[in-house]
Amino acid sequence: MDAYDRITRNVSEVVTEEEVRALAESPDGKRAYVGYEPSGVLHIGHMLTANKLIELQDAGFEVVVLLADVHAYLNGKGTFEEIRETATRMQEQFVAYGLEASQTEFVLGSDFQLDEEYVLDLHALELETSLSRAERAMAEIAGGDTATVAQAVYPLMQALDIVYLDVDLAIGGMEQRKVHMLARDTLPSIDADSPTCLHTPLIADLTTGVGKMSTSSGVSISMEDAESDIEEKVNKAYCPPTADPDPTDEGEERENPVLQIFEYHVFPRFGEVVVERPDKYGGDLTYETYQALEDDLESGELHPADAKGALTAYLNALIEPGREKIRQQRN
Ligand code: NAL
Repeated sequence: MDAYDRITRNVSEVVTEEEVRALAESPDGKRAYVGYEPSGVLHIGHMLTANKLIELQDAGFEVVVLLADVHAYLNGKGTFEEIRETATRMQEQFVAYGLEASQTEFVLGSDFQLDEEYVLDLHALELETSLSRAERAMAEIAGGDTATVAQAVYPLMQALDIVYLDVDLAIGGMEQRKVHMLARDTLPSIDADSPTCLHTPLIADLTTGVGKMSTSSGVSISMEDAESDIEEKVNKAYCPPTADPDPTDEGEERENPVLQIFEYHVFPRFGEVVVERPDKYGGDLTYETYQALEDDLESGELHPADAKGALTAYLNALIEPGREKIRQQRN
């Protein structure tokens, strides 16, 4: 695999291919970043973009993690003091999960977002942006169904952060894509470059395979989960023997979340997967690629129950260091 293929592995969208190819050719000294609204506990959505950051570190990029405390505040996630405190805990969980501490710059949003120059640049972007565009950019990110003025300011700050953190490559889940498109369109108005972006896929709701997995609605997996919690959630997960399930009776698209988690979490971090089975059921199966596992599930060689057993074990191993960190933080 060449550098471009490695950098874009498992991403849903590359903006633009030409720009990412140029970065892949000379990654040294280039900065890639993700911003997160601080929450007390990492969950499987944070971990998906974190996987990409780890791969980018391996490829030679400098990695910046923005702990977006002001953004969380604007999005109604609590008092400023509460959010600040969770930001520190979240940083430690990222390192426990596998981000190389010595190669990662953690930045708190409020450390630069209240500077005079920043605020004036923000107002310049406000002049350039219609309320309806800001609202559309936030539709997949905002909690609650009434858009506030705070939520309209939010995407403009996210755009500006890309400039102030001197970022070459912005990473985010697909729910961030409209904010990034807004940034690409409006930043030139303040003489800044349009950012290059990579968007990671969204994992479907675990129990239905419809829509996206979310901590606020439905079942998610987090570092707070004990192995028994993971087992229970995975056992109830939707897992037909195909990566391309039929839509629901109401016509909603469905995905296979069990396969998605193998593809986007397990294979990128573990490289290969061993499914343990008693000899009377054919013995252990070893997969070196995600595709081989998907093919076996589809052909019936791999039973969904065995796939779920293996997924539970690997997910548990994945979150164990972070879970230990949370235990220490609470003591
Ligand atoms: C991501 C978030 C907040 C601010 C950012 C600034 C620059 C780049 C990325 C950023 C959080 C993100 C979320 N919008 O939904 O968690």
